Amino acid sequence: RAEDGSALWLRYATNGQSEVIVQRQSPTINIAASELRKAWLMPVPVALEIRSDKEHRALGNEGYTIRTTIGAKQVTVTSSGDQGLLYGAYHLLQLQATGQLEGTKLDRLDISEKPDYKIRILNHWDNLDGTIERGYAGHSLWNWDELPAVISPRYEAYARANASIGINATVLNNVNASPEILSANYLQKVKALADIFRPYGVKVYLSINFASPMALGGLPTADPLNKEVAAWWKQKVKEIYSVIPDFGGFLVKANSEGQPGPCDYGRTHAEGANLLADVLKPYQGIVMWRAFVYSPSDSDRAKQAYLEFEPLDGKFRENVIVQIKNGPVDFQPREPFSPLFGAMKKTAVMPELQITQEYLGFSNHVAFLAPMWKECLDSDTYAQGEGSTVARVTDGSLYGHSLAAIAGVSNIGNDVNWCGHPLAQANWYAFGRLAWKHDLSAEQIGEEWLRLTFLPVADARTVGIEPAEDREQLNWLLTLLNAEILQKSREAVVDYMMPLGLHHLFAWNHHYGPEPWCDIEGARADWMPAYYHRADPNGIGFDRSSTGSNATAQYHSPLCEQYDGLDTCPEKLLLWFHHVPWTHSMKSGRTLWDELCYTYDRGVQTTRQFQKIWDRAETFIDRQRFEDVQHRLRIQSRDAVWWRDACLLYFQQFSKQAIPHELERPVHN
Ligand code: GCW
Repeated sequence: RAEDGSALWLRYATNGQSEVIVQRQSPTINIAASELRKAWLMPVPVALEIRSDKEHRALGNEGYTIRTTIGAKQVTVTSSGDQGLLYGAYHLLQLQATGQLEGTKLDRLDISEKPDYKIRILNHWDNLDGTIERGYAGHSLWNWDELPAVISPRYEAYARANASIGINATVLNNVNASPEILSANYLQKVKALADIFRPYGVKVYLSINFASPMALGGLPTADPLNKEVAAWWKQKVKEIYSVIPDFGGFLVKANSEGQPGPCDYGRTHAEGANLLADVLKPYQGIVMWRAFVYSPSDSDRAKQAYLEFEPLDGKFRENVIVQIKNGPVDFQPREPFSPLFGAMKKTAVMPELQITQEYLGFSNHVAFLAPMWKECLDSDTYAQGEGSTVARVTDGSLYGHSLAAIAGVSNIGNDVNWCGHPLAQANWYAFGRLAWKHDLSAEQIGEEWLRLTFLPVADARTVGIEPAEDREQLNWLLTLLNAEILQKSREAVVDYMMPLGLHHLFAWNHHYGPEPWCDIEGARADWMPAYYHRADPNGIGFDRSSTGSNATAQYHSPLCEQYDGLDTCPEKLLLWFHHVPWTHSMKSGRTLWDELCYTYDRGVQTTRQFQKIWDRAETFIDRQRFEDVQHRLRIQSRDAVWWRDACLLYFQQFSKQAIPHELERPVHN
């Protein structure tokens, strides 16, 4: 039987008939019980128990314990809330599927879990016409034309997949939002989805267009201080909650890349956000206000979000959270963390990560992103001294904000395998896992995902794969795939696209291939690669140190001094912060030019290595997924050569130096 990847990491048996003991029923508990009944294969029953003792109250209604009880004759999942039981049930099934309950392990279960972030949310950049901005896995999952009358079975499958990894919220539509989404007609469609997602604990949010009062309400203005505008929003929010009583709130992209916003009326971002926060408050709704703002100005783009938002700290309502991209520019293969994390103390802030690979080879390149997200979350901002990591600034623990959230821009579309590249499913999985527990290692997440996806321990027959002859060999292979492909993949992309702190060398607009030479007459300077790489006969890189744009000053000490010094700046961020002479001596002893050549080439070599390693999987993985990945790795290798050659040949015009003899030479054609 063909294996199409649609089952994601949920390859459980479906023919079980296990005993599951429940005290009471609810839509959520029923799902937990039914999942276990079908897929639990161990010789002891599972009990799902609601208990509000001190321990479980502290874990919250999403937290849970899993323990072996009654003299090892039962496994009990306990939570103070229904949702915790569902999460506990999936956890148990994942332990089973990855072979972690074998032998005596089942007799000694003692697990206690609680999420690090309260809101773990996907952002879909899905347009109402079915296209997805920066989406590479087909069209939108939401069939707006057919909703609410026709309900695709994939809506529930989507909610289930999210629940299985702890994702509890979703923004259905693009941040470049059509006002239409708030029309009465669309709200009925949104309601249909919300009703399906609810028992899985996935709450619905919407992106809104700030000028909706004009576009939809016919008002002459959207000025946030105008009384009629406020009244319009109040009425609209009332209408939303009458249709979707547990609606989550709004995500807003305002005064950014041409979107309307409060600044159109001389008002601040805080005034805009507070208008919405006030009308959402009676319903416990929240506003996620994006800090992704920059305009063509003399000021370095990397500094602008900080300059605009830091002075507003303390001016936002309690139910506003400022959503900040991991880096200060735009989801580049590598950026330092945004200095806004750690700059706003009185305002809740949340990271926005990009799961979809806009700048990482779309769905053609393998790039496991847990290492990249960890790099950001583990970065120390030094906001309150050592240990003030981005994770702690945003999970509520450093400043005690009650709102704590993390967003991921989804890579999901209506492709049969959901994400385009079979290995890109790992990024959806990794986002959920890190949002739940940010100190999980990238290695562990990669390992879990590979096992759940390629090791159908539970019941191989139900997914049509013969159990591997030699389990040990399969385990060895998955360890190899994790260490040698997943864990190295993001760094390889950085190497062949933009090493040493280079950024935004992408082709105009679509952002797939290299175009460092791109220069479009009349276009915004800050959309041209030369704005970022600044290559000239002397050297390359953007001087953001105190001798340049002084973006380094936006970081707390000692980071600010570290980034500022040419010799103390980490080399992987060197050209982000400094304009460096071609002859500069690097830590390896090579000149900057040679180092650049070596690093680009290393990216190519590593990618070719991925192909060889993947080929070893042939006898263990079903043909369809094996060949799909094999094919894409070939594209990736070709693209890596393209990137290396294009960038080196282009920069060579400035460096005027030869490519070291040991390296493969670019071919001109
Ligand atoms: O990364 C850039 C993308 C835009 C996107 C924008 C944003 C949704 O190129 O397509 O628009 O960021 O995050 O708002």
